[in-house]
Amino acid sequence: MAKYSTAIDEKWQKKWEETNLYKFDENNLDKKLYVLEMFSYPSGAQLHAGHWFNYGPVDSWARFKRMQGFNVFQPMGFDAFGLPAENYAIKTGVHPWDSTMENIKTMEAQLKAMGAMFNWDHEVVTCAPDYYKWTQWLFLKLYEEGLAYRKKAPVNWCPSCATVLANEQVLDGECERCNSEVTKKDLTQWFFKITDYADELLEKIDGLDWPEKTKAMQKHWIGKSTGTEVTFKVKDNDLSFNVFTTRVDTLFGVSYVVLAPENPLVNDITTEEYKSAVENYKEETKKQSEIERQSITREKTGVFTGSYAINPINGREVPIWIGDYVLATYGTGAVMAVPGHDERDFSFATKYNLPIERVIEGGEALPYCDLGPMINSSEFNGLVGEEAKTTLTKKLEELKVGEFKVNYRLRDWLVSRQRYWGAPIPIVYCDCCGTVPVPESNLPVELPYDVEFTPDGKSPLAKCEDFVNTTCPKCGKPAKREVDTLDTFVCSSWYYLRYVDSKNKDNAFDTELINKTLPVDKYVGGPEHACMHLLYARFITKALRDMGHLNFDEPFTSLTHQGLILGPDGLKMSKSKGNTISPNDYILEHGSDVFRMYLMFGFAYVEGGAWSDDGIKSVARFVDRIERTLTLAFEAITKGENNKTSIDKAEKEINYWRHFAIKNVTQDTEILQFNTSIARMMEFINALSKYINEDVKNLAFLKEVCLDYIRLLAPFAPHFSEEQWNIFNNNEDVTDNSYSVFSEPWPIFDPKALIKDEVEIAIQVNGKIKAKINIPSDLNEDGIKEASLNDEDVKRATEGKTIVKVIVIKGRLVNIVVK
Ligand code: ANZ
Ligand code: ZN
Repeated sequence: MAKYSTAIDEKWQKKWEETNLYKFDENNLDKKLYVLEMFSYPSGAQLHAGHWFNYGPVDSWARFKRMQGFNVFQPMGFDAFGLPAENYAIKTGVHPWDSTMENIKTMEAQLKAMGAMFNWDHEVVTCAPDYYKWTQWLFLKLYEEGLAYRKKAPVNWCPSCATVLANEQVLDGECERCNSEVTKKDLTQWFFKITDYADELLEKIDGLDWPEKTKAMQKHWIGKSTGTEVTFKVKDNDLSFNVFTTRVDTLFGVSYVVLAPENPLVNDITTEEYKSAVENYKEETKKQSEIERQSITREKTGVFTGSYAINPINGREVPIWIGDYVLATYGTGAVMAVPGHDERDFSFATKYNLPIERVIEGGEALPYCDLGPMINSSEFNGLVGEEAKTTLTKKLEELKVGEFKVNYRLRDWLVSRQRYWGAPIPIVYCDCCGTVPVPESNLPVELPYDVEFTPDGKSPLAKCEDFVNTTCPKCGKPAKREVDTLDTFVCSSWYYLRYVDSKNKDNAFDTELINKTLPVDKYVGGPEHACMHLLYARFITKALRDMGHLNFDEPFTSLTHQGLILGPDGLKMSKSKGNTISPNDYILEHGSDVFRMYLMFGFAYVEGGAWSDDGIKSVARFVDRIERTLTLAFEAITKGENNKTSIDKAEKEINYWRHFAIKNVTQDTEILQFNTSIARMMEFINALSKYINEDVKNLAFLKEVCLDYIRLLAPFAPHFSEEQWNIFNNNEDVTDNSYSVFSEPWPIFDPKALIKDEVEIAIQVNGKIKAKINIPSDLNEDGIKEASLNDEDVKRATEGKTIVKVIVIKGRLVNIVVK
């Protein structure tokens, strides 16, 4: 028998492929199970241990579900557009298409060597024209619905990547990719109107089986805030403006108002005297990032405009200031300042000597920043909290100077990029017809190959005359193409839909098929996408649903984030630190199953941890031990020696461990708790090897137990188990897919086997073990005492002494104290 190695891996990978064992059955979708791992970006040309940690254990889970009778769909593909390939091209001169395709080839080979049951016939590559054709289609559909639009706005600009970024790609003021500080630029850009779905995106989060932390992050990002918009008139003027406040109950305490420096009203209301100070301040503001401006600890600054506003509730005149702590992009870009109750307003007022007043109730001033809001003033006096807010807002509505208002932090998704390596935006600009969408029949708008793509802040496609110059699809006159490309997050916002119907030439996907195959039942990937990919995909699903292309609300019912595999030094793996683990060498040495099983046994799946060479070696020894034990068993069975037919103590014992494993492996694997599942398999093999070493064996029973062992192990060590299964069943002549252990049902646990009818207990006299006896496992305490004292050895040990106490530790030990 060949010892387990990569040769066994290759043998079965070949056979699985030849027999199309893992084909997804599209005609039998009642028990479909869509298992999805976040597809990877083909950069660096190699899969690292982190990819394996995402894909290997999930594949094991999928195999487990398959054996439970599910029709599993587990596709794989590549998120192939994006900056790294383009930057690599700039550095080395290798075209992004060439390097990407090369990388994909290498990664495919590595993924295949892993032996996962990916449905390769459904593979998608987002940079291929037959994929991005439909990304462009998606853009057109959103455009038709008014969900894709173009506007001039101050947008995030990464000077080092030389492109704009979505808000979601700016982390603490830095570019998500290169960590450069992000600046603002006024540019005309394409946006997707994700804000139309803010409410539903928020509401439906609670119903998702997702990690709580991720749900909380998404909720916070959407940032729903319920309050009131109040209209202030500008004194001596027809102008007015709104402020957004969540504390309308403090309206009587407003002592000044602050506009964002970018608020367009600022120019109209600034008086001659203050013009230069205001202009200077506006220039200064441009240098500050939004993050800085929101910092709590930073000193609040501002300048007076020379104008006054009128508080609509009491007619009081208050000065209008500008200040950078007010953001132009939130609410109305204006706030009413209540320094008596708001900390920011308080420090601002202190600095500029503005009045600080507190709202009074019953003749007493509320303390500064009191959390229990209240109100004074004639008709509102005595109202507190929500009631005060509601009553006041209703009054403002009556007076037509205010209304209830819900605000979101979420902004529309900026999708255009000034880079080459992305899907072209299917739009044409015509002098006569304006902005014209490319007709669906003309898709894809192909990305030209020969392009000068050195980044200079302008879209590389602009320099490509053949691409830019086209004719207007409406009037046929010369026109120009849009030269920006789509954010790669657009490509990945719908890939899980395309997988199902990846070969469809007429449509992005078949609606009926999609509705039966989705949502994704289990999605696994890193947590870093909480407010990007995972939010965008939810939005796109909802938008397509509303257009009638889908009938489900959420793309990913259940989500798990795998932990991070760190270098042996406990630090994040990185090439520069030289602590990366490349799977290839380990696989060559131990086989892919050992590599996979080490990842599953060595770490809690959602936690991860530091790589250890000793760890993988110990798993290799475990596989060795299984192989030796199963080989011994197989030899005994084929020789037919020492056979017996009765079931006695030894059989009961091994049957216990068998069903103990079935029960726990089933429970733990279900919740992706692989490390404890494998621990049960270790206990089970110990029991099995002990049984084999006993001379008299029930060989029929032994075979049954071995087959269950192989079935249980199959998800975790697929190649090894397939080999063993075929050895035990002598499957050489099987012509259909019943040869495979993955065509077998998952073993069923028998609760009766777990009732141990006898247990062995030790009996001590004054702390020294004097005897071991077997007693019925359900014996009560008195019975145990009696049985112990009746034992011959115990009688001898206690002869002539006084028994002071008998202590029973159930199921294990009796201690007799004598004098
Ligand atoms: C008066 C007031 C009194 C406020 C008080 C708070 C406490 P959230 O919960 O985040 O929605 N605000 C409104 N628009 C703003 C902007 N563009 N930039 C900076 N701050 C802005 O916060 C809403 C509160 O943040 C609003 O309620 C407003 O200040 C401020 F004791 O109005 B409040
Ligand atoms: Zn035209």
